[in-house]
Amino acid sequence: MSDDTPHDATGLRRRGLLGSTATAALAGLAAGAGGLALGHEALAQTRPAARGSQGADVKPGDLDEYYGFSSSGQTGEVRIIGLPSMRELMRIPVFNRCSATGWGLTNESKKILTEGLLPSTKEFLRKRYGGQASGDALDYHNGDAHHPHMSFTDGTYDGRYLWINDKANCRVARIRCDVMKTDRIIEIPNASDIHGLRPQKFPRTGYVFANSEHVIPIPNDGSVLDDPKNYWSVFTAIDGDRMEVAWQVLVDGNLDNCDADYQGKYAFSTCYNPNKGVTVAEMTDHEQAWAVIFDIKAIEGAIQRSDFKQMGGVKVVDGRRGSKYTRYLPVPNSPHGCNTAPDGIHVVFNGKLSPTVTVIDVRRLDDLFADKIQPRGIVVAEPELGLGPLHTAYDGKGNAYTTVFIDSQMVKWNIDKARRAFAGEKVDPIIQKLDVHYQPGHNHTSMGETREADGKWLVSLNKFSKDRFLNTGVLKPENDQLIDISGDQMKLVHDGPSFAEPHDICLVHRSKVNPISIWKRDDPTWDDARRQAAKDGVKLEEAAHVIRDGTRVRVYMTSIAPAYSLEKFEVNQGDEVTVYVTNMDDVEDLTHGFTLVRHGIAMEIGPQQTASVTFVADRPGVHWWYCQWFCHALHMEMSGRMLVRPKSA
Ligand code: CUK
Ligand code: CUA
Repeated sequence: MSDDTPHDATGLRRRGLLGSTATAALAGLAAGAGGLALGHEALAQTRPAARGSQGADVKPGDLDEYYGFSSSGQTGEVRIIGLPSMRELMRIPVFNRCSATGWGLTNESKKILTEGLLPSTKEFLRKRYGGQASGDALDYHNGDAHHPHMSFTDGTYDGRYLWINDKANCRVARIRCDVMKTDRIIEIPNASDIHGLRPQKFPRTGYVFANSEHVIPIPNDGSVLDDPKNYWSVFTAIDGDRMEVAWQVLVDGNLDNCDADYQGKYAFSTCYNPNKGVTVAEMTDHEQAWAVIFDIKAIEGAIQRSDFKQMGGVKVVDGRRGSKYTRYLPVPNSPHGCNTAPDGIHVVFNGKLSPTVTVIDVRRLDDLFADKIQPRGIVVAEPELGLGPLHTAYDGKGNAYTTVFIDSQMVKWNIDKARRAFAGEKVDPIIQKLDVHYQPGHNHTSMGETREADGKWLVSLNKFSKDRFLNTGVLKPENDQLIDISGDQMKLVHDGPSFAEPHDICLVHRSKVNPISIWKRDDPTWDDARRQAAKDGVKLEEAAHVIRDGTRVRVYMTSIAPAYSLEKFEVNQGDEVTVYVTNMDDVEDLTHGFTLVRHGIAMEIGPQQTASVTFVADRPGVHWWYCQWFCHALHMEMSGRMLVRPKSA
């Protein structure tokens, strides 16, 4: 090692590092981060993946054509899948806790997880975790994420946001698609559980519509107990830009799934349990339930004219049967999925306990609300498809694809033929039934919930995989199957196991999404950290500071591979310590971490990101922290020490 080797910002001799300390292979890996970025760009230009062909085979280094944003059910996160390869590309923590990224541990994520909770929930959680230090999160620790959907402009995806519901704890989250991170979570008042969720498609999102499923007393204050006739559900319109409830509509029965039209006038929800049963027997003891249609403009008018009640802190319009703001369309039995077709004309309500789906024509809705026709007058088809129709997707060529749960099949049918059959013509709307494996729930076509449905791929999210994979013990994966729908007949081309329990996926062409690879330093995510640093006279980007403020200690450091700007810091036992790490590496894919041993602390710090974590230093001794994200040949050496001085007796 020669002494004229230039020093980099970390104070390490780069040539020494590359020349002797590390092996050649590791050095290549460490130095390669920048070069890799270029390599990807070049690859994207020269090898356009499966574009234009219907091969599902994506060669090593080739890129997929579609993003699949997959819910994860009770895992509580969102997963990014590449299509057609079906490779899982990334996970976005949302309602869950994440050991890798520190979601639920960092101050930035805790703020997002807690600030949108209802005051009553905050109070409840404070008591539940009572007396804990201010650094501990007071939030729900689980979620049940069902319906991820992207923001729209003019009827197609615009790449701004994804929204997803949490059925378990009544929340709706928003994910920023520029960084693919959750940026806001709100809890919905007056709801029992938030299930169906869809963004407004036109003119833009706009509203995000969310359904409360189980009926409950409103207000749910304990004054109404076993009197289900006084139980209701609410349809919620969230302002997707501000992430606040704009208004709610009080509804009869359990709301299930929902969708919006392509005109910006109406929204739709399937609605089961019309008799407000509270047991399975009661809930299914009926021949007919409803699809509820919401007149958006009329409801907005009601809000303006103050025709609402303030309940749970939000404006609630009465949309129960007989209301001028809603219509209740009788449909057979217990409908489930609710899917607007890309033609902008048809909406399909999937029968679930009825073998039929009910198709309406939205051009008749003005007449319906003007009471010129009866509710059933908007129905233009009701084909019988098989046992257990749950969800329907579209190819943009006039065909629909419906999952039938009990039959374990995907049914391809033609909307026009179904209309003609309904009108009395002797024509079979069913084109093909394809076995899927097994028990499909949601399905989704490429760009299929937009007016740009392209009819290339269909994904069937099957609830059971049974014998399709190596036996994984008592808990089996689900099976996400890829089906080629570019030809006349559906062709099954791929089985993809997935962990509990994705319900829904939205398939977005890659041209709609353009995430950045390096955080911008002025990102609002760490505004609080920036403000605190300014008060402490510290610049996050140049930080190597320990600020003592009574028993609060703020530790500021940067990370540049392979070192932190602080090698150690000292605190007293019982101090409340906040560590801020700013990753000053400006290189794509160069993420660092901060894991503090025996403290239950780990966080991701992406390139140019600031992340912080607060904890009580209650364990005297020397505690190493280390970088848990492989970043450099000297990644293992990237570490430091916290010294905790024992409380003097
Ligand atoms: S629901 Cu799960 S299969 Cu929550 Cu969209 Cu239909
Ligand atoms: Cu920094 Cu590993």
